[in-house]
Amino acid sequence: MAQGYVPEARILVIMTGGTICMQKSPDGLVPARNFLDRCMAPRPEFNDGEPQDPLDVAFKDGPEGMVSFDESINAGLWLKYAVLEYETLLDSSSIDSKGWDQIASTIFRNYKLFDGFVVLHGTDSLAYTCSALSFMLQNLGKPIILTGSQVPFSERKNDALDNLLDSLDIAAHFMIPEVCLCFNSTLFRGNRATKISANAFDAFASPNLPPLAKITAVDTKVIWNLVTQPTSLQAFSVQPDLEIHHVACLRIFPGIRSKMVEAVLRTEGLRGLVLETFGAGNAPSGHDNKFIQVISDAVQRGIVIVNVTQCLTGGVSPVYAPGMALGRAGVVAGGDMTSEAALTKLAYLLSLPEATPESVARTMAISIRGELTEHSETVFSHPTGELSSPVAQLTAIAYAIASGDIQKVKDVLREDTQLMNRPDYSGNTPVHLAATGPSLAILRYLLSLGASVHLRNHTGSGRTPLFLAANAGLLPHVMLLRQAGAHLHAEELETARLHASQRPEVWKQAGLGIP
Ligand code: ASN
Repeated sequence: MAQGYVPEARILVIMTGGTICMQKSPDGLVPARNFLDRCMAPRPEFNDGEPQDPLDVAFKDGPEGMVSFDESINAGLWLKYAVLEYETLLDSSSIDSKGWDQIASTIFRNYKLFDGFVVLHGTDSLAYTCSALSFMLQNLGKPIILTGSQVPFSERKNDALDNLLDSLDIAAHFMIPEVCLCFNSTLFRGNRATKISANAFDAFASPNLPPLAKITAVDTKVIWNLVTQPTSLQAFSVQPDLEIHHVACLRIFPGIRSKMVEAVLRTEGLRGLVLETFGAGNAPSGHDNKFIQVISDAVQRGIVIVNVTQCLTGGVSPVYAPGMALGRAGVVAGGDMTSEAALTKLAYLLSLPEATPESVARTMAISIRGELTEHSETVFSHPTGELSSPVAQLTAIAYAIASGDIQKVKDVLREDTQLMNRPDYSGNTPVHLAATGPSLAILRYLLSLGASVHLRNHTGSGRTPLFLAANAGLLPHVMLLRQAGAHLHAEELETARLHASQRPEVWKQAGLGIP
């Protein structure tokens, strides 16, 4: 490995339970402990045979153990992981907001110590957990990959091995700062996925959004224009305590009585309802107009009601009279959201401190984490019909950053937005360059596009843009990067301490000396 090259990507594997770790018992399959020792450590795919080389960082929650494994073939990057196994492992059919809080808080407390996270989870409620986490993890800047399996790892023929290997590879090698579900060689946006098979390996689909990536024997193809990046210049945070116990989901069926709907809507403490309607968003009307009345009364009482379709693909749209009647009664059109996304989004929005029925209803109709299609994407086409080569583009953007030419930066990025995260030969991304460049406006522009503040270059143990800005004594750049969620890595902290006697204020703002 070349000297000075980034030595490793660090991944925290969080074991929550599910079939992937299960074993047979007289009562049926149940989660079993010691996944690392039982399943991973004995296999060469997860263990390079070297004496264990513990991660030299103290990570939170009490690790169960750690093993390093060999350089991965597709990116020339060492992948080192640690496994954290929860005390109580769940069949995922028993998870609720307490379990989601536990996962979110583990990620939050270990966020600065790892480059990505793999969450092992049962498949039954996996789409719900992915959706819930996608909302709870605010201004996320690192990949969170959830996976599980249909057959336990300990069975001879299983899907657990491939799902776990693929998830680790994606978390380590691709800057996809989203909550994703990786299953059967496919990476889905978590809040677009739904479980479509009780037993097939091909258990999940994302009916209204193409997969973010496909993994084949030769490579992993990421569809970069689908990947979302955080653009709000705020640090990562967690919203806990989703109001999941105060929302409900009701599937309409032919002949449903308005009394039944009313009984649900009169449930004590109910604050929101997801109504799974027919086709493009239609519910019974005509023979029993009481249905619309019951709905309208509930909306008046402050219950937020969201309309999603029972169909696997497509969404609700105001085409037919019954669907329009629901809209007039104050029901929010949920577009093409899955029921899982609609329910967890409703629970998330209701849990926000400033939530009102009006604000929740308004936000349910718009995309906040890519969970619904708002309008068709405009695809930029280059005037000449040609794109310049990546090397030429990187050179152009580096020059524009060095000379403080923001217009030129915008022009180059319009050709290919993904350039904002692309490293040059020494691992510097445009954010690294802008972090020490003359124009704070260019740095702000890159961050507002969603460029990552977490990528590391090939110097030392891998320097982040924040380290470079602090080292150059650029206080405004440091403050802006911190605002966008940047932090120093464990090794950078060590080096930074040696530098801190010079320009102590800059290093203090960069995160040294701040608990
Ligand atoms: N019941 C299991 C679970 O969700 C199903 C699975 O993981 N395949 O925990």
